[in-house]
Amino acid sequence: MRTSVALSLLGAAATGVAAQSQKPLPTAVAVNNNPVGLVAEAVLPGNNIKGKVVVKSGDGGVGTQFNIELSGIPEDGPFTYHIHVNPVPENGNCSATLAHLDPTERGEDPVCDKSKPETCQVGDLSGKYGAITKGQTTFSASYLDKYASLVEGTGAYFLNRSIVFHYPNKTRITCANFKITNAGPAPFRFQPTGTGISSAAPIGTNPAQTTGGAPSPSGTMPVEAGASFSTSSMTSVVAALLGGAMMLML
Ligand SMILES: [Cu+2]
Repeated sequence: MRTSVALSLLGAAATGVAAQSQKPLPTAVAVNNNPVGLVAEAVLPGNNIKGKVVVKSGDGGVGTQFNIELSGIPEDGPFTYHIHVNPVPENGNCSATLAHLDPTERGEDPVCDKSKPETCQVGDLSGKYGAITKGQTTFSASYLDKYASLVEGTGAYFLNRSIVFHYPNKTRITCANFKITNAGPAPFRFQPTGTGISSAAPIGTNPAQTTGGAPSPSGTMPVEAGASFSTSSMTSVVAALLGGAMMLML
């Protein structure tokens, strides 16, 4: 009797645990509006592991492409790595970067299931894509992550944060901040192409242009210059017309 009560209590407890672990994990939001052309990199200080993590907007702004190239990795791996919430301070102290980037607040437990990356901490890169295995002295990885964001002001934005590598006992071996190396095209920057100048100018045909009177510097011609350019050519057209009229009158 006492045994059966104890067993049923155990059963209830087990059911409770099972119910708790089955609670669905929050899912991260897939990012599809990353700024196209944006590139950033985190270069490791190189005291131990050397190399860098280059990130860029995925095709069409969908996801973030990570390209990682490392060397000089010590033998005592495996090493995990993550995006941490805070940047590395001037003194290089990796502990100051605090915890993993985790905008869904799913926490460390249960551990990341790489078959369901949307349920992992956004910053848990080695959880989602694999750690640096023991004995590996170089490491390269290339993957598209859908959840890390390059859109400033969003919870999963990480270019103001850091990447941190860990020893197997979780202490921090090295860390670095992300820096933007190419901001991509500015939203309203004039894009000179073969047809860009004539479409920007108010007049369809521009005589000065066809004579090559004022070569435009490649790639940097602002709209204002285009406008004044066509104004001066308008003046010359008017002067020519006036000249012609004068000739006729004489
Ligand atoms: Cu970490």
